[in-house]
Amino acid sequence: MSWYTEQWSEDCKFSVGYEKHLHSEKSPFQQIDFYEGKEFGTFFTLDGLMMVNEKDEFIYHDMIVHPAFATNPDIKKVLVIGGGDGGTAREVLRYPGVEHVVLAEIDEQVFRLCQQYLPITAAGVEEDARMELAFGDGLAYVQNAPDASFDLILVDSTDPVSVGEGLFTTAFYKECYRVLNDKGILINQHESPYFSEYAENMKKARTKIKQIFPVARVYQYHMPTYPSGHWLFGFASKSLDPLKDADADVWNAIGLKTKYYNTDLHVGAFALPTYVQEALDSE
Ligand code: AAT
Repeated sequence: MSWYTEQWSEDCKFSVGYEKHLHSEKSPFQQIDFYEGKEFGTFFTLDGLMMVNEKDEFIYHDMIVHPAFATNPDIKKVLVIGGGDGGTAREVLRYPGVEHVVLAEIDEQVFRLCQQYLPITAAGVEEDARMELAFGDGLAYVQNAPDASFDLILVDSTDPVSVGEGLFTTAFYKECYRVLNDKGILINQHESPYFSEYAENMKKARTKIKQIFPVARVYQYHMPTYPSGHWLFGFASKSLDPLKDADADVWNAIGLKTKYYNTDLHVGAFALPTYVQEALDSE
């Protein structure tokens, strides 16, 4: 067995054993590696950071998608930015009411390799007639999209370094606001409160989003393979509130079986530890 090791902070590392290094390449955007191990199954990394593995992907993909649909079950038009592994699109496509899903992923190679090595997230996505694959930069995509053309934007992005940086800017959040309709919701990968580098990213995202969206909340989930395991999504919207407007009975009547998300957890996820709430409020 060999070890994949990732730096979580200056003096903290995380390692996962693997049997096979399935693939390694430098795309025009980033270093891509796929591994196969016992504990987490097949996993892939971008620029030396864990993105998706077979064992805990359900947590991330449940939590990026379902809270928005419980708040507005009438979502029809969805834009996924990033998310090249397909897991977010997979969860969105489970809703029969969804009519159109655009995947704006900068690196087509991530998507193609996931089709080959990670069918758990990628299989069936391209074949769904409601899907539109729009490979390219997510910021450029929203800049060119018409006003009020989406019910939901899901920013399933890497951290704000390299290609992911543009997706954490005020310019980007303003464009998201413009392309969302009156009931529009923006969910974004909101980093982590624990290690200082990620906590700084969290605070910067918070400052920008709350200046633009009248409703700007943050919710948490437990992701064992992301630094510290404690991660956040942002919930921003033009009008809908994720607690006041979510209707548990309506969402449960849709009948989706989920392994992490449920409507009790929906409420609990928005209750943040004191140090996290204070860090967010300090912005
Ligand atoms: N579903 C969880 C997987 C990811 S991967 C995030 C994706 O965002 C990558 O495929 C990357 O190529 C894409 N991406 C990065 N920048 C851009 C951009 N500017 N436009 C479009 N796509 C982009 C998320 C993992 C989260 C990890 C947190 N530590």
